[in-house]
Amino acid sequence: MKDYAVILAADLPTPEEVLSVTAQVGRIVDGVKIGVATLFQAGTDILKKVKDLIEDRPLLVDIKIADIGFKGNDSWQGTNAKIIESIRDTGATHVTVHGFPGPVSIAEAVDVAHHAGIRVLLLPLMSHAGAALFFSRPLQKSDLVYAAVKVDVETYIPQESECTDVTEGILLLGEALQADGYIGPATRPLDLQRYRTITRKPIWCPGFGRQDRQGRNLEEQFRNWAQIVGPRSAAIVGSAIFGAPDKVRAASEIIEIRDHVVG
Ligand code: 3DU
Repeated sequence: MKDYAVILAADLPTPEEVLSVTAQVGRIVDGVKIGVATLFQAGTDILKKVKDLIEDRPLLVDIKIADIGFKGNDSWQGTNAKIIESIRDTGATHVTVHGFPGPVSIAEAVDVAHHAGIRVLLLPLMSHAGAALFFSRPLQKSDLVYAAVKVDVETYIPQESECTDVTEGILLLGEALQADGYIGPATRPLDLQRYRTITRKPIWCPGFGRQDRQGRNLEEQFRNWAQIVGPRSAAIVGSAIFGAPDKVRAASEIIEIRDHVVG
């Protein structure tokens, strides 16, 4: 995985357009993200087609899994396991998983995904306006530790680590339960700084272009992002590429901006 990777969010209205735009820019960018709408329309078969186009680049399946974990007879039998099994051997390299359903749900997702050779990116917060409403609710470390003990999920949370809200709680659970990285909001630089006080793992950041609410241009956004998150990171960029009249040019310009700001 490339440092400071640029990942195309291929949120096009039809599977044909997803494949066409991926064919045009999938080897200019460093990876591609496919979302729920495309999977509903085309089924998981589209993942293999995308993977063929992007070769060894990462393919993020952004389905924001948020269902139950359930352990029976020593194996995971919750819905999270079934969802992840449905993308096994499709070319998916990463999948997004919500942290708010708690330790059993996260543990099942991570364990099953790792057995399928897929990495888990957990969502401690989101980039859109108003996303902090629930993620910023206060959460004490003692409640987090107690909840994990109660459901018999082994979680080591370092004594010195602090937890003030749901976002930090999800980060601490992700660290304890071997998540591979996180989704972090490029629209919220202060929160990205908080992420980096808790984790050194990769942070993949959506929110460039249209979601920015601080009046920054793309170059300023990329510079802020790179300074805070460092090389083990990715920028997830959708409409700024696929919404442009010349998509190849837009993708190339974004790569140039990235190269310029990371020197
Ligand atoms: O705003 P854009 O067009 O660059 O698209 C952003 C993509 O990232 C889109 O697919 C959206 O579903 C995803 N995403 C977020 O924007 C924010 C999150 O917190 C998580 C995923």
